[in-house]
Amino acid sequence: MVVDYEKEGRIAIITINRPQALNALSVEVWQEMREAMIDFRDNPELWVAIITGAGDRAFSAGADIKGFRQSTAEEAEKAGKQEEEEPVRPDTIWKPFIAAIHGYALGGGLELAMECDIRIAAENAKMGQPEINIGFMPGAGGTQRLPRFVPRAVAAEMLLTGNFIDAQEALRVGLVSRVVPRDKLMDTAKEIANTICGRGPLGVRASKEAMIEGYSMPLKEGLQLERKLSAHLRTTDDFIEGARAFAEKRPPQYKGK
Ligand code: CO8
Repeated sequence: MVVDYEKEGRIAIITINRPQALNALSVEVWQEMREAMIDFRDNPELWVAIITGAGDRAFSAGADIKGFRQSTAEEAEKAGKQEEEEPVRPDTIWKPFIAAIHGYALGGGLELAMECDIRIAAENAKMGQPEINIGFMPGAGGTQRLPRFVPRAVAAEMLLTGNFIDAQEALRVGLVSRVVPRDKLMDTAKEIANTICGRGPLGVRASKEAMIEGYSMPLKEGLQLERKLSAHLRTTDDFIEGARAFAEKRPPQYKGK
């Protein structure tokens, strides 16, 4: 197994476990991560996922360069098809994902972290898109997400030089929302996850959907989508429970219905 998949109450923890290769993303890693994400997506008891990397040196150093070989056009097409037919990624599942980044998050590793909703970093984190160093370019969203997440000049420098930024710089430019000591990383990620688990799960998921889908829509359409999703939430039991708990001054008991 190259991906560990654990469940702690309502939290799923997905750990890339190839520390000897700085958690490089091999075909096996993608396959096992896909299976874990499908289980997380379809299990009504699980509400938030945390993705991290085993060991102390890396979240993930990106695609497994040593496993690269030239593919035929048919192979490349086949590989793309599975994802096209049933995309299973942190930003196609409406439950929240938290990336707990330590050490290197590079190339496909940073792209994976950018697909997560919340990114927190340990003080030793280093992030970059070094594909350019090996005559390549980002292929899983780096050229599109990075310039949307950080100032364009910062993104351009990272994409065109392959240089890394450290945790403090990532915090300064808004690529991560918190920097914590390495030994507090998972506790902090779980604390954020537990906070989210205390909120109405349907509201959380609809907020994520509106945020992600709305991002590539004109404002008018985004607002329509928000109206549609919030109108639907008003028909749910959790909406009534949230308001009732507030009036009765007690913690809400959400059921996700
Ligand atoms: N793939 C495979 N093995 C890796 C990778 C990787 N990405 N990164 C590190 N390793 C291995 C090393 O080969 C080494 O193995 P060994 O001990 O057997 O020699 C081990 O991990 C430890 O690494 P280093 O000895 O290199 O450690 P250093 O501290 O000297 O350096 C670095 C750390 C700077 C992180 C260095 O390892 C490095 O530059 N790694 C490559 C980072 C990189 O370029 N990542 C981007 C890859 S490309 C990508 O992610 C986008 C692909 C998009 C695909 C789209 C397809 C359609």
